[in-house]
Amino acid sequence: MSETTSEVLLVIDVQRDFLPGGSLAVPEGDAVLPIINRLGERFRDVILTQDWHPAGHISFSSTHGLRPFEDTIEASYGTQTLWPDHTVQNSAGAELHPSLFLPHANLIVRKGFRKDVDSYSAFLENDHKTSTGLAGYLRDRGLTSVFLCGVAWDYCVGYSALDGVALGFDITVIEDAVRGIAPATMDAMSARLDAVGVKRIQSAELLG
Ligand code: VGL
Ligand code: ZN
Repeated sequence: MSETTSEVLLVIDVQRDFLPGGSLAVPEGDAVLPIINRLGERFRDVILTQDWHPAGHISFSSTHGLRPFEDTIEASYGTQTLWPDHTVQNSAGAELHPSLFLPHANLIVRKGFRKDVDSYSAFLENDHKTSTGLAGYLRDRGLTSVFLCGVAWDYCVGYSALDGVALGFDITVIEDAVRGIAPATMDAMSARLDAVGVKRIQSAELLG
């Protein structure tokens, strides 16, 4: 990477459950693994997130006896999409994917660990108020330029980018190092990110 030390690679939710074979597998999610491993070598600072839900989490369709992907509920903080059970705390599916190799990663941010609130974003829970602490960590360490990769583009990557911009960080999404859940939500998220000035690059621009 460049001589500046203000850059950080933020790797979103590269966990067993979100990659093929997992309970909420993102199509082609495993394609990001070799790219992210190479990117990691180019960043001094690497931070990971880990979706980390208690059993019976508000975002699980099974908690409500409803259908995953189809049904929603009205939570105190707004409409919540419902998902298959995923990334349950301490389960195998919640583990970082074993093919992810980022030995020098500084920090793992766990999110969505409260039963009644989901957290797509690495910065703020879905109530859009409760901080995960990541913004404070980045500011304390002078890390202002955040390069995003991982899954899912239309949820946790996208909402992290939106909140990151709103919190004053310089945000770039590494497009070939992300994958999303569904085309419609991916298109919608792309438009929202363009509207707030999130930058997009290909990994080759960093890897040379
Ligand atoms: C995610 C849905 C539910 C994600 C997490 O990582 O994008 N999506 N929980
Ligand atoms: Zn989740």
